Amino acid sequence: MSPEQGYQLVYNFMSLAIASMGASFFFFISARGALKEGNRMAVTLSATVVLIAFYHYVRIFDSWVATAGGSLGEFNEAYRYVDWLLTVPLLVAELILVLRLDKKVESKLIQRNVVYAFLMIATGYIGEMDNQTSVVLDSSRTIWGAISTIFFVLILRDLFGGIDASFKKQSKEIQGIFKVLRVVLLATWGVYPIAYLLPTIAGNIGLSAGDGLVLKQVGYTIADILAKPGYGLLIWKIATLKNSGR
Ligand SMILES: *C/C=C(C)/C=C/C=C(C)/C=C/C1=C(C)CCCC1(C)C
Repeated sequence: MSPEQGYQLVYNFMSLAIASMGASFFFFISARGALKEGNRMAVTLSATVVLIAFYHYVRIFDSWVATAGGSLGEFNEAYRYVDWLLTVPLLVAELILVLRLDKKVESKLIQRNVVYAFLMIATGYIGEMDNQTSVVLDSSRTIWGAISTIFFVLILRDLFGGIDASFKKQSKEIQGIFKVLRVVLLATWGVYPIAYLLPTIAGNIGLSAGDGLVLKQVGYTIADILAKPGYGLLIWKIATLKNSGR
């Protein structure tokens, strides 16, 4: 694609992200009011997550617009990482909280996974700052990306394994939605490491370096829309089931 098309494509997705974050904020705020006290926390966290993301997407969008006519290298990726550093631990916490597990199990799982999430993003950021492209094996981008992936796997291990024991106590309906939620989490969160790799492997899969950068931005942005407002809707669904005593 031409540089103009690439610029425009990312521009449109970022604009959609601002709209989705803003609209879902109002939805979560009004929906939480209809829930009983004990079921509200997870939905409150969803509202917090999309509000943080709304703010950052305004900054991200501004930064993108500033690259017009210049070089994509001027885009400030740090806004995304600050956003993830705040929102990813909240998203992990919300998934555990909505199940209303035994308090001791709950706080242990939350503490551990918040730390994993933080380390996953922080180490990924170090790699992201390395703009070296087309060298898969000896670029620090790949090495830090691999370290970050270890923390990603630790989170998945807890969500797919660690939770199971206390999970059996949940109703069939909630178990069903939770299973969907986990798969959604894996499918959407899995987009990030792939998008991250695109600039590095662009040359190997027949893309130009510019296409690699554009597709990375599109991938991150679509994944954010699914992983924040989209995921928040599923969390809200579980909270409403809990609310009606199921
Ligand atoms: C709302 C934002 C979310 C849910 C962001 C999630 C981000 C990730 C799961 C990022 C993971 C990464 C790796 C597993 C390796 C490469 C570096 C990252 C940070 C892109």
